Amino acid sequence: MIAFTPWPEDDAQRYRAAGCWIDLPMTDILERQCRESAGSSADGIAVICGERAITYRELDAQSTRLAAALARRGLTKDDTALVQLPNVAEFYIVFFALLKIGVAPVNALFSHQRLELTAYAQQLQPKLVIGAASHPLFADSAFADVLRALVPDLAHLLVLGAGLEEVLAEEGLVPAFAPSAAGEPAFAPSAAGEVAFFQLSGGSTGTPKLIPRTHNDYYYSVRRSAEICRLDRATRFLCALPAGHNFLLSSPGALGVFCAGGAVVLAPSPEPLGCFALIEQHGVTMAALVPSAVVLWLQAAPERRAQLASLRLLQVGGASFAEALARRVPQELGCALQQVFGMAEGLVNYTRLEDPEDKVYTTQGRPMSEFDEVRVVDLDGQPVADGEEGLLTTRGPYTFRGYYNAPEHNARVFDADGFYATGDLVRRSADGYLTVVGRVKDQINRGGEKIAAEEVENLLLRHPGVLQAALISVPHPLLGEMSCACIVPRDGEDVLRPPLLRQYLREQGVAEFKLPDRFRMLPTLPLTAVGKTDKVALRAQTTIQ
Ligand code: AMP
Ligand code: DBH
Repeated sequence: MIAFTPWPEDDAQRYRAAGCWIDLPMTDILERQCRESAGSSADGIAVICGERAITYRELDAQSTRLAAALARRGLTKDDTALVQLPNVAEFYIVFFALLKIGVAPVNALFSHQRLELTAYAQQLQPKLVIGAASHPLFADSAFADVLRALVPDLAHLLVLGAGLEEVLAEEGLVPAFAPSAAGEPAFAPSAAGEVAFFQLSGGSTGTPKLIPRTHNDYYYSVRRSAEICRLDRATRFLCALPAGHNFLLSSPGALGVFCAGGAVVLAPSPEPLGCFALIEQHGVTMAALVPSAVVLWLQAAPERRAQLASLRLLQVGGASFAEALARRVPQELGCALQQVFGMAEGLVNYTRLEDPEDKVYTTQGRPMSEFDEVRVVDLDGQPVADGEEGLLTTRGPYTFRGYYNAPEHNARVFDADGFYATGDLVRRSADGYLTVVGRVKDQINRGGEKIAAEEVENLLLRHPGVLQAALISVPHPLLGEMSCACIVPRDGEDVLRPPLLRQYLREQGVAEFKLPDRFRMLPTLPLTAVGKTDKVALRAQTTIQ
């Protein structure tokens, strides 16, 4: 079994008794669709990717074939995998194939580079790596050597555009759920109470953290999300943010759409002209965006409103969405708005489709499940009154109980009752709606992309000319926030130029979105009473034109 922190037994029993946990692996999502269409000629489309339309039966068959091909190569239950694919149909084929053989993947974002991928590989020691030749890291074999040096057990590296296709096309003798006469290895998903895959945390520490998600907890969050968003066979969902992101995978995301028998339309990015064309071409009914992308859609919409005729619902989440923008969505895009406030660690809040306008425009919704427990507390952990600002802590049937292999960090972010401190500052209304007002975690939310300040500071500190470094957020009109690195140079270092520092970071292999947008050179950093860098003061004295 892959190690993870389990829920206490009495909670687990409660979640089972209430029907949250149904003890089925997430492969059930596809099996159910295939069962329901068995005997009929109806085979709905599951994924639209460029010119390809892949039906549920094809998605099931292709993922089974890949599962068999991987099992034949010796991959088996409790192995792990590192996967980095762009928004293509293979993302879902690979995801389900790995679930079918009980191999738990982590889906790195396509924007991740060497540093992020090696950090995940080091933690997981995956037997399998799947990448894409369209990513610079997998364009040649240099990175493979880096990975092999870090992961002695790495047995298979499959690259889309350079070999994965052949494996996908490999003729399986039989889908080998049981050992076959021909000697095909057997395979089966991991138990429903065990780890299905790893989600990525936005992080606030030096090393990226992995979040074990079990079949039971994730499947519940997906089913409940699909219900809240009233998905059905007619749903056509545009996935224009990274497919592996928790929002796009589970809130309700592609998995929610698959539960309902609808179709996922893949877009390479949220860029409006491409997305509008896909919406028109495929009759997209629903999309999910971060606020900065909504701004671009609002700018592009006036001349192209007709292309959006089929769009019924726009979900917005990942970062704070200004009320003034929220109010423009129905008028200018011609669809309903739903705010989504979620996290890869678990808890997801939705405004409901039937909510009054005021709630939809001014709050980030309420927890999806009646079994979500939320405590808004002060710095001493004492509950604050409704309407007061406080720290959001939570536990529930789909909120994790511990990061992978991170006992010290876990001890800091979970309290004695198992409540997870999200690091978000919220206000809760008497009827349970949350409004996000800020955060206490040391993170920058750059248009929905999360940057752990400490991770970038550590990289900057490796530079011989940098004495001290503090990464802070500064306002940005489109992204909401951008990052500013405040640097104290070493004595005599008057040649620390921002482009050189940026290049230095890039050479260390960090994702582009983590490179500081601005640099400030300072003689000293302000300190708090206990001698830590005073980021509040630093932000207050940093104005960026
Ligand atoms: P991650 O750790 O990458 O899963 O990011 C989760 C974090 O994104 C949350 O803890 C919030 O800080 C932020 N977030 C997500 N959705 C929203 C939203 N609708 N409004 C404000 N912040 C959000
Ligand atoms: O930002 C997030 O991580 C997020 C936003 C909306 C998320 O994980 C989710 C919905 O599930």
